[in-house]
Amino acid sequence: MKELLDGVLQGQIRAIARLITQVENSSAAAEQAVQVLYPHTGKAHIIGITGSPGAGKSTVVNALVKTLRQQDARVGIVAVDPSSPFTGGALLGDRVRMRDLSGDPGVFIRSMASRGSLGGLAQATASVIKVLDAAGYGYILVETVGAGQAEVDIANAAHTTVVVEAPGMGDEIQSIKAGILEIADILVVNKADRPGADRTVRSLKMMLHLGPVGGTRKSGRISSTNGAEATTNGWHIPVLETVATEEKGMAELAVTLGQHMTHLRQSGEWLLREQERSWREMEMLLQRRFMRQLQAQVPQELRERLLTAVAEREVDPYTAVNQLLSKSTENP
Ligand SMILES: Nc1nc2c(ncn2[C@@H]2O[C@H](COP(=O)(O)OP(=O)(O)OP(=O)(O)O)[C@@H](O)[C@H]2O)c(=O)[nH]1
Ligand SMILES: [Mg+2]
Repeated sequence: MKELLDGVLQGQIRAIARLITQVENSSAAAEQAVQVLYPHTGKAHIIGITGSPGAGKSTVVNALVKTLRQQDARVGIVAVDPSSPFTGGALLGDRVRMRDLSGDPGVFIRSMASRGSLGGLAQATASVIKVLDAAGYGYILVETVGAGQAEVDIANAAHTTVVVEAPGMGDEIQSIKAGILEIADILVVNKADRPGADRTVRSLKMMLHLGPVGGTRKSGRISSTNGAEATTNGWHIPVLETVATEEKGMAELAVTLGQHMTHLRQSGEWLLREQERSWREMEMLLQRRFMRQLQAQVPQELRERLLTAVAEREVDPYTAVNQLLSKSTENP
């Protein structure tokens, strides 16, 4: 393990790939790795890329990476597919689109699929991001497929969340339904070569103008003053147009990402987001740890007896939990 971690800190591709596999497969390995690597993290700009299926996220990532590479930055890419239990399918398509990046030693690509629970995936993704950060990748792009909680989890892991949309019937509406507009720091209308792009841009701008959509993810983060554009702590969410297949609009996207980073740093929002992110991560760890302790301390027989009692309405769930807790503190 020590050798592997040294290799990672030196940026050795093979060591990185091997450590990521270990971290994905074992929480003990993840713990060991994070304990050593953590002091070397915190340098990367972590960027979440999300949006409706087929909007062009992977193509945007592909084109954006080429632009970032021209500036000599090393880039890590994590493609997360919470809907698929296998590494394959949709991700295979992503790999094909990212083929022209794979020969580049300054780019590291990793696909991750669901391993049972969303929580497990979020946890594994957070560890993989740390490995890449410690290995010296200046940008880490995290693409998520799917809708709902997964995007929110990824947004929590990122400093900057880019929501990619494409022109077409009801796309905007879909994003609202999926609740992904409210996590956007930057909106990208991709496929601007298609008809209707202007209309999509206009309606997105209008929605931003109307203020927070569907509630707020992080308390106090998104605010709207007197019908002015939605801002997060003074940041005006920009709406950019791109044609990812032709690498159009990528320079502007790269510049905007830099501006958002500067904004986060100058407003103090950076620290705030780091704290929120750390807390969420610690919360996940606490829950896991606590459940494991509880399971170890409460006799199986008592658990089953209580479950039966709850099912037969002899004991209510609250009282059952109280009993479990008192049992676990009784003999620590
Ligand atoms: N016309 C046009 N097509 C595009 C553009 N960007 C991507 N596409 C095409 O749109 C399709 C979907 O692109 P992807 O990059 O796979 O989209 P995605 O959002 O990653 O898709 P999922 O990961 O499956 O949700 C592909 O056939 C792309 O070639 C664009 O700017 N213009
Ligand atoms: Mg994709």
